[in-house]
Amino acid sequence: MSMTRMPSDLGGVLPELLGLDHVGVAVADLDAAITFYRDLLGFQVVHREDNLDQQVSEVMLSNREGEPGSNQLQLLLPFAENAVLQRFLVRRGGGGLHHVAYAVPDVRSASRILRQCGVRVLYDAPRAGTRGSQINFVHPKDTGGVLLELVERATGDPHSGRANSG
Ligand code: CMX
Ligand code: CO
Repeated sequence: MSMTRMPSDLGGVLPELLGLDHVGVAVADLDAAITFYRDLLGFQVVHREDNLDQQVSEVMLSNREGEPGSNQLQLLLPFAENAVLQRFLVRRGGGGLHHVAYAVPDVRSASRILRQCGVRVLYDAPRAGTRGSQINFVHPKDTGGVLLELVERATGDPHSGRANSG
């Protein structure tokens, strides 16, 4: 695996990783993707949002919303002016796995720790993510090729239970 450094070289462990929050998939056609995951896999749409900061329309799907062990899938349709994601779509032939998101209790402290360990955390301060969450990212070149999102879910969010445990 081609990581910049192996974890043993980085000398740190991220405390309180709550688990996977969602998997992000970039798509060129939201409706077609929703139909696929709903009709074939039984996922349900649980949230829709235009994130103006990230320049995406997004749809969150879940297999068993709010239940222990449920999984979330985030479909992302880039705005026309989102050059980076448009480039990604072209490169992946119209869509593909874009990022894996992990839930943390405190995205600022998680970002600080990871940065101190030498990986490129993209934003100096967390930005607005889905459903009022706070997010940051680790560059895919420092993770072995997968864009990594950190998510601190909003307090009071009915969906903000611990990741993967309800
Ligand atoms: N996963 C893996 N690799 C990726 C990637 C991704 N999502 N996006 C780009 N890359 C790779 C490219 O393949 C390319 O690799 P090579 O140099 O080997 O060809 C390299 O990174 C550079 O590609 P690029 O098109 O020039 O991409 P940029 O460097 O301009 O942007 C990144 C990459 C990670 C900085 C940018 O995608 C970013 O800022 N991401 C964070 C924001 C985001 O993704 N928002 C959407 C999701 C919002 C949400 O989840 O709520
Ligand atoms: Co995401």
